[in-house]
Amino acid sequence: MYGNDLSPTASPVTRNDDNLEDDTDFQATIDSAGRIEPRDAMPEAYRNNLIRQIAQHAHSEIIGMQPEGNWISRAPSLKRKAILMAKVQDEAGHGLYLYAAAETLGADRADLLDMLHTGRQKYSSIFNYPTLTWADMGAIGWLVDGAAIVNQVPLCRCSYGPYARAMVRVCKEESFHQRQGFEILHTLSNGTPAQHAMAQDAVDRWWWPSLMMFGPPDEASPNTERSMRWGVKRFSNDELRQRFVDMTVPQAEALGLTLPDPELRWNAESEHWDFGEIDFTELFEVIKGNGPCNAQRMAHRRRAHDEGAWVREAASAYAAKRAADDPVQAVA
Ligand code: FAQ
Repeated sequence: MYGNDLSPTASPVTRNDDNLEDDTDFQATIDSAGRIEPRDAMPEAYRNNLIRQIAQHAHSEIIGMQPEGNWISRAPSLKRKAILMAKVQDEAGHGLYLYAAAETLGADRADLLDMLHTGRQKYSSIFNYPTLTWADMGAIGWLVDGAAIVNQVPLCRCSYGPYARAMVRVCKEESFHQRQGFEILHTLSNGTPAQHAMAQDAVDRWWWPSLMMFGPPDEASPNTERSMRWGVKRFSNDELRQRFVDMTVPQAEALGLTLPDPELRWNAESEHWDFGEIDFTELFEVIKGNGPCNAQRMAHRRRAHDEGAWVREAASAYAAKRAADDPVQAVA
C-alpha cells in the first residue's frame, strides 16, 4: 500500500541522503510534480520535516478520538451510537495509516509515541476543547472534519507518495464524517427551541478554535515556505483558512445557525468572506499545553498506552513465534 518494498534484509533507506539539501535533481523532481517514494534519496531536512508533520497528524487522529469517544455511551439513539462508533474507529484507522506512512521514512512508531507522551511532538489544538453537549458531535463533524478536509485534500497531491496515498482514503472518510455532523446539526437546528439553542451554542464554541486548526498566520508560520517549496503543503495556512470560511458560511445559512463573528461580510471585490480577527494568543497557549483539556487528554492517552502494553507484548510474542516456526510465511 505504501510502496515500501522492504525485504527482511533491506533497510528502509538505501541511498545516501548526504548533501542533498541543494540537490537540483531533487528539487526538479518536486517541481515537475513528481513523487518521492520511500527508497528515493531525499534531503535529511525533507525527511525530518515530513516525519514531523505526519507524526503530528497521526497523533491528532488518535487524540481526536477522545472528545467524541466521550459521547458514545450517551448518544441519543442506537443509530446515532452506531454512526459515532464507526466515525471514532475511522479516526483510529487514520492514525494507523499515518504512523505507517511515517515508518516508510525510517521513523520508529514506538519513538513517535514516546515523543507524544513526553510532549516533544504536538497534536492538533482543536482536541483540547471539551465536548459539553450532544450538539458538539454535530459541530465537530461539520466544522472540525470540514476544516480537516479543506486542509487534507491538497495533501492528496503531497510530494511524498505514501502520505499522499494515505490522504486519499482519509479524505473520503472525512467527507462522510463532515456530512454526519452537518446532519446532526440540521436535525437539532430544526427541532425544538431548546435543541436549536444547543446547536447554536456548540457552533459558538467550536467556530473560532476550528479556524485556529489551520495554524498560525502565514507571517508567523516558520514551516510553510519550505514545505511549499518541497510540495508537502500546496497552500499556506491563511489560504486554506479563507477557503474554509468561504465554504462554511453558506452551509451555516442552510443550517439556520449563526457563525459567531459580527465582522463576517461578503467582499464583492475579493469575492471572499471577510472575517474578524482571530485570537492567536489562544492558539499559542493551547499549543503550549494550556488549553482547557490538554492535561486530561494526555493523561488519558498515557493511561491507554500503558494499559495496552500486554497487547503489544502478546502481538510481538506471536510474531516472533510465527517467524521461528515459518520464517518465509512470517515476512510474507
Ligand atoms: N495545533 O509553521 P507552522 C483531524 C504548530 S486531523 C497544534 O504553520 P506547519 C481529523 C506546528 O506543528 C487534524 N500545533 O506548521 C479529525 C508547528 O510546530 P513545530 C490535524 C499547531 O506544519 C477530525 C508550529 O505550530 N491535521 O482533525 C497547529 O507548516 C475529528 C508552527 O506552525 C493535520 O495535522 C495546531 N492547530 O502547518 C480527527 C494536517 N498549527 O512542528 C478526529 C497535517 C500549527 O514546528 C476528530 N498538518 N501548529 O514544532 C498540516 O497541514 C500542518 O502541519 C499544519 C501546520 C497546517 C497543521
